[in-house]
Amino acid sequence: MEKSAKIYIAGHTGLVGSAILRSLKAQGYSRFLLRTIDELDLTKQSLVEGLMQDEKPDFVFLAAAKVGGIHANDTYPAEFIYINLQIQTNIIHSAYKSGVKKLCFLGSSCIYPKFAAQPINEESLLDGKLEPTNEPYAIAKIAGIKMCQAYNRQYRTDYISVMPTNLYGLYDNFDLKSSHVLPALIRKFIEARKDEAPSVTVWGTGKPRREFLFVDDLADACIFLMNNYSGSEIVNIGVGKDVSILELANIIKEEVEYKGEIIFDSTKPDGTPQKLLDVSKINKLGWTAKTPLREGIRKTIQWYLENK
Ligand code: GFB
Repeated sequence: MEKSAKIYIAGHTGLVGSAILRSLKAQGYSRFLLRTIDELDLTKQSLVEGLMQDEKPDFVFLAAAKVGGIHANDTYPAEFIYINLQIQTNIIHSAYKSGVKKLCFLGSSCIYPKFAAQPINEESLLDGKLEPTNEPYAIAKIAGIKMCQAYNRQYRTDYISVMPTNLYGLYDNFDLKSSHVLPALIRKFIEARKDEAPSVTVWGTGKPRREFLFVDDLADACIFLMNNYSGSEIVNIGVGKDVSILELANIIKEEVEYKGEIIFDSTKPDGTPQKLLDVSKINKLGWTAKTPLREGIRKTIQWYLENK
């Protein structure tokens, strides 16, 4: 991507989109096409086509999506499949019609089969049943990957699909009902310390394992791949190691200096037992994650205390 290129970041106010914008600016890019959800409803095909025809961006990061944690996915399956299919279909097709040079589509590690062999290799996609709590979201995301591959094949486009592991960091969603586990536990432990609550409730059994990638590292990886990788094969992006939810809770408890108890709410789902990514492909391409989990958690706690 030339520094003078015009870059559209769809979803630039979200966790991933805001990190990509921060990283691009830090790397000297300065021409951006940005529209908030209030300025442009990405589920309306004619509005998206109009934007792309008028603005003609050179590159697109498709980071706009309806996302959420296990409880949100389990509660709003229709919204997750409808909104994500609409957004991605409109942007991918409009990118093709307006001659976008290259597009980066964001998949997710949660769209691999529930019981994929660990660590999960890119070949495992569609190799088994999906995790029921987020199957509608996963089907939508898989459709997005297949659409990029189909356009590459028929129209010779250069649309790459990346598969990030669980993400966290600045500008995350900290709403306790719709968020992912890491931001939820940061908020829960901070509020418990402030209120001198005797315990913090963690959902499920604490046994599932999750891999956590600091979102600024993901942003660097997406920009790295846009500049160094072309092809229809998906690329995993992760740190290559995971922790149990109990271990994560104890790390956050220590960093927040909370002294109370951790109790488990087994009425809440555990979801996929483990989804550790095999990151050898992106490592071989020349990229590795650099923010250790405890450092990323510290930065996120600091940001939360200053901004929430
Ligand atoms: O992060 P999370 O909501 O999503 O849950 P997934 C991860 C694990 O943390 C589950 C447990 O076993 C949860 O039961 N957990 C414990 C909690 N306490 C909490 C809490 O207070 N809040 C939340 N949210 N979880 C998502 C997919 O699965 O992965 C999405 O549903 C998305 O589609 C995301 O792709 C990356 O990692 O289980």
